[in-house]
Amino acid sequence: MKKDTIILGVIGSDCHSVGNKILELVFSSEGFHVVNLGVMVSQQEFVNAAIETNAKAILVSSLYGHGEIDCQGFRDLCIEKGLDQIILYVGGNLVVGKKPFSVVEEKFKKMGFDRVFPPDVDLKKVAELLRQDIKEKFGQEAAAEEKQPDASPKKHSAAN
Ligand code: B12
Repeated sequence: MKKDTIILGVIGSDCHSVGNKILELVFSSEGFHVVNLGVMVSQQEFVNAAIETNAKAILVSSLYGHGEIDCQGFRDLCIEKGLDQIILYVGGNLVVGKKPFSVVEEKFKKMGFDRVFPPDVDLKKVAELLRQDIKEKFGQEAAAEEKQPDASPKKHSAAN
């Protein structure tokens, strides 16, 4: 079965690299094809990678407190570059200091992110949500992709 490609990276000038490595390990083991751009990734780099790999989702991390500035206009850029359907998740320490998560979530959803996660989220549950979201958004296409590269050995009755 073809794996769905997802893009990972830490946005802006943020160099926190540990969580990014953990996300790569978890989502790879959950069956996704992970393209990890690492740290200090610009919006344009995320979008270019998603276009090049035909990704279904971009998972943005932000840890250093400047997430709100770095993520501004992300959805608009995706639409401008033709990624109308791409799923956008964001997670980490998204704002400076302690704000109720509901406030942070609302802020990032208004920016166009489909889901917003706090740092202590269970990543296996996120993977489950991502599978659901991909099915909902790309259902038919995904089903077609699954059918197309049918690798199951065909019986060649005459030749063999
Ligand atoms: C180690 C560390 C550093 C190291 C980073 C080294 C490295 N190579 O990674 C150094 C010393 C370089 C550093 C620098 C800075 N840091 Co620092 N750092 C930390 C620290 C102590 C640990 C981070 C870490 O590795 N955590 C472990 C990993 C596993 O957890 P994680 O990163 O949170 O990632 C998980 C989750 O967030 C979640 N997640 C992350 N992204 C996403 C995305 C999605 C879609 C989902 C679902 C989940 C998800 O899943 C990840 C895996 O479990 C934290 C404090 C803390 N306890 O978190 C501060 C912390 C992140 N740093 C902080 C700050 C302020 C800075 C500096 C700005 C300090 C300064 N004035 O210079 C700089 C920024 C430098 C830069 N340009 O990025 C603040 C951020 C505050 C905020 N957001 O309000 C923190 C929270 C400390 C604090 N309490 O003030 N830091």
